Amino acid sequence: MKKVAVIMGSASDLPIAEKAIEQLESLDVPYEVHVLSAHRTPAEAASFADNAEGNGIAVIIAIAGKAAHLAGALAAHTTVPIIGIPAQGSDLGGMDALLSTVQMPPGIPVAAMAINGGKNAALFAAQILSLSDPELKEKLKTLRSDMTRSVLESNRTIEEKYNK
Ligand code: RP5
Repeated sequence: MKKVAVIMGSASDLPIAEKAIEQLESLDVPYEVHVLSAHRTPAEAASFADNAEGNGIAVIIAIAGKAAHLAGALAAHTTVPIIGIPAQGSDLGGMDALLSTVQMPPGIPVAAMAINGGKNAALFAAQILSLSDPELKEKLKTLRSDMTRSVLESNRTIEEKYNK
């Protein structure tokens, strides 16, 4: 199976990356992890994206906070789909990163997740990979039905407690 790359703009973004990694591992999706910054290591970030496809990477998850240009800067160098995660860690609570990630100019798309949305980024990456991987698709469907069962169980418990 092709890999997912999880890229964070700073080591301080690691807690968000770990949410994505945990989810990828639970689905047995192969991944690699790097710290690359659009601003502090622009040449290395560009080179990573230039070579991503040739290195067997099918989806890139890019996590960045503040003036979050990482996802867009990577997207400028590859047609490998980029999933951007805006990181919360700023005085503006992540709204800065959210808008920087989501407001890409026409022609260079980035799929923007919620602020700190590591889990959904991994699931979305897995959904992309599952287009050509029936086994992964089955795992994702099982995850959905497990989720449904769990919510219905909570509903039963709460209904029994309050609806007398
Ligand atoms: C962004 O600036 C990083 O992605 C991080 O979220 C934020 C702060 O970086 P550090 O100052 O913690 O390295 O580029």
